[in-house]
Amino acid sequence: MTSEDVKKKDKAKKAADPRDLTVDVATQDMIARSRDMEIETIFDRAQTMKPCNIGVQGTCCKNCAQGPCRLPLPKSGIEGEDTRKGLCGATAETIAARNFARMVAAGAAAHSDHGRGVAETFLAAARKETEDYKIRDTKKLLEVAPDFGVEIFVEGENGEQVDRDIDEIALEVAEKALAQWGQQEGEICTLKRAPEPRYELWKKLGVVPRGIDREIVEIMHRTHIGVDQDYENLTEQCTRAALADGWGGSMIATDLQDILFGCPYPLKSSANLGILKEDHVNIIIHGHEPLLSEMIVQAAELPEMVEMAKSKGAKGIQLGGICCTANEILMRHGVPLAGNFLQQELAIVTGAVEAMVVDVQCIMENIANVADCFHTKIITTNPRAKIASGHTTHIEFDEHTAFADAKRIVQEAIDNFPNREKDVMIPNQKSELIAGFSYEAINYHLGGTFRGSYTPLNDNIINGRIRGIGGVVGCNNARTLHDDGHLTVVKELIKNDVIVLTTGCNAITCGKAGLLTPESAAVYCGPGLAEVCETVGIPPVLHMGSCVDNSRILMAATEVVKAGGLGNDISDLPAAGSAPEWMSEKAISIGHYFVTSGVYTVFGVTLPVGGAPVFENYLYNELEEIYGGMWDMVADPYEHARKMIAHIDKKRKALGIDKARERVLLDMADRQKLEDAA
Ligand code: SF4
Ligand code: MSK
Repeated sequence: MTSEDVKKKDKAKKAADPRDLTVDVATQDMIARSRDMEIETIFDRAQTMKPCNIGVQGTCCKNCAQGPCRLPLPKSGIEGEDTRKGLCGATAETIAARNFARMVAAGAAAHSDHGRGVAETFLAAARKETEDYKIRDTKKLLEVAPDFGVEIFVEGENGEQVDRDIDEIALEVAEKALAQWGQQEGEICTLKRAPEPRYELWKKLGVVPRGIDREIVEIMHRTHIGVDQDYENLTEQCTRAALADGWGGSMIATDLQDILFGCPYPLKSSANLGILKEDHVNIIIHGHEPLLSEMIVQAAELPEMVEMAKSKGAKGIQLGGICCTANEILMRHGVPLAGNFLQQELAIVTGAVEAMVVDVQCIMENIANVADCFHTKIITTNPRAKIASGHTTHIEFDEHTAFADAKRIVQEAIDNFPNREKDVMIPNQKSELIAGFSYEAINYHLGGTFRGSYTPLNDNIINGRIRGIGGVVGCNNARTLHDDGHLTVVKELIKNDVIVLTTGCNAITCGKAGLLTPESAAVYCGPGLAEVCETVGIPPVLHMGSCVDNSRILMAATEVVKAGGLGNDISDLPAAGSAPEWMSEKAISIGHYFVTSGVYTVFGVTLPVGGAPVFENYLYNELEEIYGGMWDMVADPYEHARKMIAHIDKKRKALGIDKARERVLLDMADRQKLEDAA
């Protein structure tokens, strides 16, 4: 490093007080520690490297070797005709739309390849090729089978209807599910789960996806030089691929994971780096797929493993999750959340982590460098995701030998416990939470086992106690104050009686901030939502799972439509979507399937379309005419939430239920006055 580099770094370090980088105290403490130890993290790099001004506008094209062609907006804006062109003549609109489409393709590919992996494991389980995975949730299997066109009854000897063999059903579901990826024509069968008017609209528009892989590949073809040069036509293909993700690959992943590992129901746990234990072997599980982590949970509970840990001087084994693997094993086993995306390097900085086991997605390459400063082992497990650093260990995970692989990994961690070489410093912060609100669990909580229904939720929306529904999801982004966007948006929504459904890293932020408890309703919610939460015993923010589990939000919205009284389609609902701190391409795919499912969806931080005003206007305004939902970008989190609330109010008005809310709030205020006077 030159002396100039050193000076630049020092300046950046001074410029960025940890409190200016994150609102999470545990994260602040660990950033400070990393700096004391001269360990560079993403928080430092975000100070020294600024994003490219043309890239953030979405108007840099490198789709052929004549480029990159860079088309920034002129400082004075565009007066008259926009004459900006790449070498081939591609306009700023074409370039931004192609870049956007490639993000949708990458995001849909990531979710759907995850789904494919689950479907392959499911098939192995159904064929009984593995002892380690079993069909656990037969109720859910029987519920989803008809959607795949699989019969669950057969004709008996006397012509009567009898239950079909469960193994036969599982095998046929596995084969039909896996076929959705390679299918070349027809329709992805799970699209029909959407409310009928929505499905009919997609059909009319010709955007029902034919097969998951096909729609993704077609985006890559269309965005090659000299193919699709019409931003509307490109967006139409984005819709096919995004719907193939949300209502296809992601939804099938969620279904099959539930059948293999159990459908989540509410359970207690805790969140933040304070869940690590100094006197335990700490294993962090990080990434997205539950296939391996489910096995690690089982392996770590084996008495022989606990004994082995004790023989090395530890009191036991502590598991903790980061990113969406965390959400998966939290929802089904109550394994605590260690942190979200921007905390992955910092978990290692505690000095207490024996192993960080990673699979796919959102794993920062720099964890290998940080781990190098400690005894921590980085163990990669997926053939799709290796880290080139010589300091990582690769233990390949195979569904046929899954449990044995998991035991090997846990053993590696245990063996590493005596190698701790630096002082351990674990932040005190951790919060209690309740997670595991699958849409089935919401049904149960609202209506009870025998009369499970979304009707009580609809009634409370109609009578105005609940103003509407906010789906708040997505990542952290080092370009914005860590966790602040998430918390500002969510707190503003619940303060205004909007119930929040959450997944991904937003869910982890909410857990750390204590928003996933029923008790938080009395502190943070408006009077209407607080009353509902207290009566039903639910938190105002419902943790629905990982990134692929955004499909659960789609299904919850569908159930609300079906329960009646709030219109005929998702676009009629007083609801809005949000990703306040998004950063991944997966978020763009999620955003686009929310929008084209009829949801007004606001992104924070930035959206790389600002350099193409015509395409931007198409996404932010014109899509509403077509789908009843549209994109928006509002960087300021408070304004972001206010725009969601304004949209919810617009929908309440259209449904004719705006007055009901005024009456309810008046009643409550009057009641409060009476109570105060008593
Ligand atoms: Fe430039 Fe066109 Fe090549 Fe893109 S495809 S880099 S705009 S010449
Ligand atoms: S992990 S995609 S940072 S939510 Fe799903 Fe978090 Fe975003 Fe990764």
